[in-house]
Amino acid sequence: VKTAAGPIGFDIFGDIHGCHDALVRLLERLGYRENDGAYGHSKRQAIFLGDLIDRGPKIRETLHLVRAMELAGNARVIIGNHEFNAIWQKNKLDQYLRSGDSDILHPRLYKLMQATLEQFRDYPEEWQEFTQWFESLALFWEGEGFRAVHACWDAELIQQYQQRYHTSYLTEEFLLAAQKKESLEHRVVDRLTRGTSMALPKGLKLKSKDGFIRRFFRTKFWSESPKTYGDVVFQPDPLPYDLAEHPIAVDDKSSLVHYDPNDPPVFFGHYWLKGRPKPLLHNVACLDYSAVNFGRLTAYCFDGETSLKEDNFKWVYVDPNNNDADLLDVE
Ligand SMILES: [Mn+2]
Repeated sequence: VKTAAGPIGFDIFGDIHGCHDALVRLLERLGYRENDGAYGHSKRQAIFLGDLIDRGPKIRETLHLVRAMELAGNARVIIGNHEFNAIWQKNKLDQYLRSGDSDILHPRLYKLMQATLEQFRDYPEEWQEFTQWFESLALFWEGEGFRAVHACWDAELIQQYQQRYHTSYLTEEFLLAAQKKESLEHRVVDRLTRGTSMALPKGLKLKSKDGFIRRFFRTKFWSESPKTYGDVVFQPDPLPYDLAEHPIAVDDKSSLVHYDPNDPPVFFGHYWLKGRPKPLLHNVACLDYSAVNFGRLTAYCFDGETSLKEDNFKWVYVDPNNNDADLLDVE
């Protein structure tokens, strides 16, 4: 039950990736209770930052839980790049789930979505319903005193988008337009759900810990007057020392996104951080602490502050042996 004025505070959750049992523990720790089949809080609303699916052990259960919260008005849900994959490939994924014919899917797509596909093998209709639900999610959210997006708040692109669409939710028209590369819509999807990156100097490549060869590295959208690659890099794999010292070219610098220190706090997931959750800047917080890699499923409890507080980060550990164990929840 909400007061007439709406919720008093917001609890913002990083990438779940099917870690349903950890999510239940975190919700309960934050005072959410199940009522008529949906978790909720009398004074607070949950905001999910996307990437609910793929990789983890209980993707169906996660989707049921989060969708029920949204339907009950207890949560807002922002789309992540993994849900977008599911939208773009929906026909092929539907065909695969109905036929089981693995030739239908590109091996890379299959590998990326393997956990989701296995868990939905016996539930193709349900999967179709969830895909339709993904098409109704928010691209970003600007709440009272805060902002939320899956990977990157690009104020300029968001402004252009809002002038055209007057909503922060996906629409049929938007999704159709986004299929065209070079469209504003395509750039919005790519930027907001994948963030910014920078090309390595010509001919250079890096091998990431997960075995992929990359010619780009992921960059921050909140760095102030950066000079070197090391000032802007933001990814699990660090740059080699000499590359970190490499100066940023003028052209590259102009492609970077900035986040104004006077702007409201912004929350996002996506980046697989490790260690003890804390603000990146007084108004910038990433809430993805690698839950599905047995890290911390993390939320921020926001009460309107303009400077984020380390104490407001709350998390549960994900136990590799037993998702339900509470033993690992002490620091
Ligand atoms: Mn992501």
